[in-house]
Amino acid sequence: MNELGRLEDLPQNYRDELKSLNLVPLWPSLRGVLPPQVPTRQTQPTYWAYKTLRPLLLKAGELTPIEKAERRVLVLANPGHGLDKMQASAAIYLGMQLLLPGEWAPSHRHTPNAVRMIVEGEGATTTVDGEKCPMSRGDLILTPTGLWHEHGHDGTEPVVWLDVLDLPLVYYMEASYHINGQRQTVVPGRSDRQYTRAGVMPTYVFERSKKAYPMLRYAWSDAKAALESLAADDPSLEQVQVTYTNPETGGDAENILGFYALMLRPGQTLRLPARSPAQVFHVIEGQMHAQIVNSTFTLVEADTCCAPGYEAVTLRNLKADSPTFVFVADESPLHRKLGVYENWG
Ligand code: GTQ
Repeated sequence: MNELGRLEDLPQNYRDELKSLNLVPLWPSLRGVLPPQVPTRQTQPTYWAYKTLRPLLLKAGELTPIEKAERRVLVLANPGHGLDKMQASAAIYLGMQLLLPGEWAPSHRHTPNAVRMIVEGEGATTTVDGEKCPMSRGDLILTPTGLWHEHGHDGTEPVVWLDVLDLPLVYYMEASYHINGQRQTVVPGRSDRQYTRAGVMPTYVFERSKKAYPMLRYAWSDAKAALESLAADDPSLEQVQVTYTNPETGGDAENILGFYALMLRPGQTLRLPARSPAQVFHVIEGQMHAQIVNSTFTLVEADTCCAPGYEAVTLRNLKADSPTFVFVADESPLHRKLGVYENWG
């Protein structure tokens, strides 16, 4: 490939004139924005141990009252993007949120989509669009774009969950904002009870649900049972994985990020192909090695790591006698919608 002209090759008075007119020559920057063969990724393989993060999160509970925080969160920031950017990848934001007994994180709604993956503790609830969702370990709760949500806690121990948002993308689009609201009125009905089994859905007088997001809570007990059933159904199935979907449309649960639960069989080593979206892995139960580019992370329960796009990832279950269960988030829905999704194998 031939070398392109540099900015320094141009006379200073020409550069100055361009600059004064808000004009920029493309050729010195062309290779930067369109690198050969492989995209430039700022997303670095990064690992966050829950054991080291947890005491600092509890300390935040002492240092900062909920009224001064609104959302008491330590952000899992990827150093490749710069910590102040608060992003795990180009489109993914991760945060560990703490709610102490009796606390209330007030109602608001915003343009970014969020989900919560419950890490620890019992007794907290998130009310989304009037639906009061219990939070238990491994549950996935959606707070899609525009829906009111607030968090409360009637239990006796701290509750911690992992927030996954598409905030970096929505912010980049200059479309990120929030609105504060009143405490919601809880309405009867729970989506996790309405959509209990695949293929059997509530009949809304022979029409589909009018709700864009009909299912807001996905109980871990159901997702885990689905994985175990899938694994037992076909012992030769390599990738024992389920996708969190919108049960009315069969599409992804949210528009931008994809969410999955993965079961590594006892002792299994699973190679995930190099695909364009970046990914996040969070261990719900078990232990694994995650080999990402030149890093190998050892993840125990509640640990989290991320992988840049266009790289294969190898996961190895460190449990010889039991499965390891992993929550996965990725940028696949975004890449597919934009037409840039690729699988390099
Ligand atoms: O719980 O609503 O981690 O609005 C970041 C922004 C959590 C939340 C975050 C939020 C929330």
